[in-house]
Parts: sequence; structure tokens; C-alpha cells
Amino acid sequence: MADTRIAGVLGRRVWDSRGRPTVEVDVTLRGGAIGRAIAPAGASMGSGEAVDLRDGGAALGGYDVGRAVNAVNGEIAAALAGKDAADQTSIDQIMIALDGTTNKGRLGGNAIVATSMAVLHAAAAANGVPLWQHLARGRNVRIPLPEIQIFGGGAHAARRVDIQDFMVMCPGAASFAQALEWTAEVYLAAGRIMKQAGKLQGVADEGGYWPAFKSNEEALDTLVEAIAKAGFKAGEQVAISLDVAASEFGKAGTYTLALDNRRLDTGAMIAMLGRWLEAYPIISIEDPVAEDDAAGFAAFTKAYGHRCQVIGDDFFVTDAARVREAARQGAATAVLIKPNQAGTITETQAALEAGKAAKFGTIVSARSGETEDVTIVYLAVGWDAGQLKVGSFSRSERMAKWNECLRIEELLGKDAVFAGRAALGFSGQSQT
Ligand code: 2PG
Ligand code: MG
Repeated sequence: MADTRIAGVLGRRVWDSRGRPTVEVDVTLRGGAIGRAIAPAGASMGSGEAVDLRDGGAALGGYDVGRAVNAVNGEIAAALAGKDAADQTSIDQIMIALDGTTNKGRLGGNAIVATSMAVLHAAAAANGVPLWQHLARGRNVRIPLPEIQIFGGGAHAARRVDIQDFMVMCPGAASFAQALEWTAEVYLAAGRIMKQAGKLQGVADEGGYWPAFKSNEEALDTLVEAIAKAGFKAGEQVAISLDVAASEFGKAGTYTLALDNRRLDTGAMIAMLGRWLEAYPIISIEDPVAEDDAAGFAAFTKAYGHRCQVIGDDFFVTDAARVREAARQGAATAVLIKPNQAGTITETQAALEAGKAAKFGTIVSARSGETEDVTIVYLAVGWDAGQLKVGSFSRSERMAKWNECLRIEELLGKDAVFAGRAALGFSGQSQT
């Protein structure tokens, strides 16, 4: 293999899907291989996430990344010069030690994660194989089951409805390509329903329709209607998945549903979700209670973990130790995996491995602020995560990722194995 020692690290400011600045990094190796990656950005963030370094002040709403870019081109470039890009763990350890904080706030989670991913891309390029194949290292991988948003909400739609993501999953699909085709029919049907009702008002941050609904339940009813209008058996072929993102409206055991004008304690919150599980074909619920409510997570999982996947996102913040602890408590059945929550590829992979060791479902996920960077698709396939969450079925920062996964499935041809229903982090059958 060509020389994989790092010759250069170059950071620059580029722009994300919300029109905000973000960090892009190019890593060049002595043998000539090049890797490039862009940091994504969340809106509904867990308090334990790696922290992005932003410039603050009046310009660009305080979101500028001049200091993070300087960190890449200064301290990080100097520390990584001559180091072996093929040794991802050492590269990430160097950056963690250099940063010196527990939340990566000094150099910036955005600076570190973009560099970590760019190093990985460079190593794969030097290896002469696609990144997913570089990560798979000869092991069998599956094409992930996609989780695709139809209506946006919560922090991605000015809190128009409380629930953040109203999504579909296609447990009945035979391939990734078919799952996308089915989802496209549902997305189009939902758009037609919204238009007929005079409620089509554009899209939210991740490309799902703007949620012009009177209640959270109206969004669920409309989603069920869209699945039926598209011609699918709800629950069997196409099922509903929710990201409640409860940390956004709940704290210390109190949940305030603004749209429904209701204030609930943890027990009432769990009971409400339980009623939704009875009434709607839901197979997956993310962050059903707030990140500070471990007992609520355990209670919800005990009550409903046999009939739907229970995903921790803000609850886990892609941290292996938190995943292991929750597994001991029976406090989830799946973990969302976001590289920029952890801050490095090494820590991201550790969280995913902890999830697998606990027999959890593992879902590699995009953020609400995204770009044309499709690294997460390669992570989902190469690490055999089984599930992939990217946002909705519009806007090219989302479609670039779905389309890339489609190409991998095509490339594998008859060897492609679609993860499908079996990838879900619960053993029960979906409700029909
Ligand atoms: C989430 C993500 C993606 P954000 O909560 O799962 O939907 O949102 O990137 O804003 O945290
Ligand atoms: Mg979430």
C-alpha cells in the first residue's frame, strides 16, 4: 500500500443545509491519497454531545466557524503531520488529548469530527477500496433498513408540533431500492393530502412536510392515511417510526405538550405513547422521554420494548459507556449513532459496538444540519449497523445519502443482503 502517513490537513469554511457555516477538512497522505469530510450540525442536541466551536457575536448569527477552521489548520494539522492515517485510533487519541476537554469544546467537535472522518476517507482511498468496504474488512455487511421522515416537527419546524420526526420504515420491503420506492409513494401521497387540505406549506429542516396540524395525533392520522392512499398495508409493509425528541419539551419528569396544551409527568407521557402504540402501526420510538429520565426510559422499555424498538439518541449521545449502562438497566432496545455527538470515528464505533454487544438495534443517523457529505452511509454499511436515518425524501443533502446507499446495493448485485425487519431492535412482530 502507498505511504499512509499524513502530509497535510487543510480546513475550510463551507455551508450546510440551513445556510450556516460548517467545517470541511481535506487530508492528504504522502502516498497521494486524499480524504475529505464535512461536519454536520444538530438542532435538538443532547447535553452530553461533543460541542461545536462557533465564533459567536453578531455575524452569521454567531454560527461562524473561523476558530474551528483555525484549530484544524493550526494545532490539529501540526499534531497530525507525519502520523499514520491507517491507525484511526491513534489519530483520534491524539486529537482527544490535544483538545484536553471532556466535550471537545476547546478545538471544537466540528473541527475534530471533520478531521477524523477525512482521515478515514484518506486511509480508504490509500487502500484503493470504497470506504464501506475498507471498514467491513472482509466481513459480511447488510444494506441498512432506511428510516425516512414524512413530516418534520419539534425543533426542526419552529415547534409547530411537539413530536420531532414522523417517519416511515418499510419492514415488508425486500430491498433497499424497494424501501425507497415505497417511501417515495408515501411521501408523494402525504403531499397530495396536505395540498388537498390546504395545508401544504413547504418543508421543515430535514425535508419532511411542514406540520400544519392541530394536534400530534392529526399528524399520525395523516401519516396512516398517506400509507393507505399509497396502497400499502400499514404496519406490515410500511410502518410508522417516531422521534419524540422528548428532551426538547421535557425535563425533571415534566413534559409540556404545547400543541395539545397538556402538561404530563413521566407516567402520563408513557401512557400517552402507549395509547399511540395501540392506535397506530408504530414500530419504533426514539427518545420517548427526556435524556435526564433514565427511570422513564426503563419503564417505557419494560412496558413496550416487546412491541416497538426503543431508541436512545439524546439519552446516549453516541457514548459507549452510556449504552452499556442502559443495557444493564433494560432502558432501551436500540441506539442512534451520530459521529458528531461522539466527536471521533473511534468513539462512534465504540458506541455502535457497545450497542451490538447489548443486542440493541443500531441506527447510523444524519443531523438536521447536513451537507453533500455521505460518510454516514459508508459507516452504516461498513459497520453493518442494519439501520440508517437521514431525514426526509427531499432536498439533496438527504437524497445524496439515499442515492449513495442505492448505488452500493446495486454494486453488490445478487450478493446484497438487505437488513430489513430483522435489523429492528425488538423481537416482536410489528403491530398490524
Ligand atoms: C435527531 C436529529 C435528526 P438533530 O434528533 O435524531 O433527526 O435531529 O440533528 O437536530 O439533533
Ligand atoms: Mg433524535
